[in-house]
Amino acid sequence: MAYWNVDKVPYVGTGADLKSGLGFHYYNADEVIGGKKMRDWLRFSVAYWHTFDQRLVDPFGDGTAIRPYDKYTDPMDQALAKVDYAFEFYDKLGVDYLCFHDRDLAPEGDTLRQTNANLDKVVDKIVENQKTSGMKVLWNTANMFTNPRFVAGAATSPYADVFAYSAAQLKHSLEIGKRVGSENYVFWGGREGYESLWNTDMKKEQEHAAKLFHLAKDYANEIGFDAQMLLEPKPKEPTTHQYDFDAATTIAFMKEYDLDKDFKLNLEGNHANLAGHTYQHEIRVAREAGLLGSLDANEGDKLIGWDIDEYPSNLYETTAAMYEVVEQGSIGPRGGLNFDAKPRRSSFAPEDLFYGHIVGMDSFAAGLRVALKMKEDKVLENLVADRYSSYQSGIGADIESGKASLADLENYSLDKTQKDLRDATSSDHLEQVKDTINHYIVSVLGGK
Ligand SMILES: [Mn+2]
Repeated sequence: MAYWNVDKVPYVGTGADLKSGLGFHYYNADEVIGGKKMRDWLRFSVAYWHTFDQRLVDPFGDGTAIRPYDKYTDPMDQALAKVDYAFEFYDKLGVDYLCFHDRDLAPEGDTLRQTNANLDKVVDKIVENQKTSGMKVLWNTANMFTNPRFVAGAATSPYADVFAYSAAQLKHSLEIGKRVGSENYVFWGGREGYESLWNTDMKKEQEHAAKLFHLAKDYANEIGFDAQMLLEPKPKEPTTHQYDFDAATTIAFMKEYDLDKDFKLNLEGNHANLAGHTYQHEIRVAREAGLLGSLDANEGDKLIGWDIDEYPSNLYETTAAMYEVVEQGSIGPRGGLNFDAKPRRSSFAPEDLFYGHIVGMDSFAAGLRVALKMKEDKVLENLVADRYSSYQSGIGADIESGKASLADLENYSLDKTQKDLRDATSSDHLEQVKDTINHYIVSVLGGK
């Protein structure tokens, strides 16, 4: 049965008609590059919420989305039908992974017991479909930010009943993770921050957040759920101040509360921009701390100040992100690229969900191809090594080894002239570097 009026997306390559519509130009799943299949480098995942639930609302307008399962009016009927639509979507797109929040899958009941019963029916159907399709779950998570009970946070709520409810919801979500074989488990604390310090006990709230993370890891161990735990930083939205502002802040939090052994980071492009960073910066910070876990693939818009979860299409940014991934050898121990992205409100047709994923997958596949070639040619590796080469001998080697004291360095520097120091530096030729990167993008992707 065809649920989507779209054929299986083929790889058409770069030689195809420039105007050809549905096809991958750069993503060829089973092609081996850099020693691995592209599907294993990229481990693409479709996000259930944006793809199957999102109605394309914006802060000023109602949803515009037209979806083929809109004909199901009963919420549970629709939730169960969506699983069929979802699994055909994954097959036609050619992805290996899905991601979901608990609340993406099924409507809430009045009690957690009723909510869990609804959810379990849909999870049963997902598990059945996994058996026949081989689809894997990159990660699952608990939505503890949409319902009004989370108005002041979940783990960081000032209300103990809400903390207790969050813990109970999380317990069931971890059990679901085990059932579907999630490779990672993500925490994005949508309301885990504050609006005003005048009414906030910031230290207590952060201690409570850490407490819930420890309870989660302990329970995962208890039930034999072996997922990599991940925290996802974001600086603002919906709360004014989020405790997990960016990678560096979250790493400090993890170290403060002894979470850095068991948790890593899930980093998102648009979140990086909102924190005043590039995506590459966030990935670099995590990578160098040994804490890069997984990636949420999307991009923001430089002209709009909020999180718009746009499908990635900026080749310069995907090249930079994949350069960091290639440096590490993989996205993370079990990481992948999850499209936390949705069509624009004006792209409301069902097939736009395919076009969105195609441009996103092709953009990261293109970035991977460029990054691997740059790495193979050691373009930046040599540049960086040369730039720091003065630390390999003489006074530089003494600084590195710890042999040089402040007095030694004073003795070395006291009689250096302005010209001596000027001669000790050299031009970065940064514009030439950027021209080289552009040249790689154009020539690698153009096959020249
Ligand atoms: Mn995300």
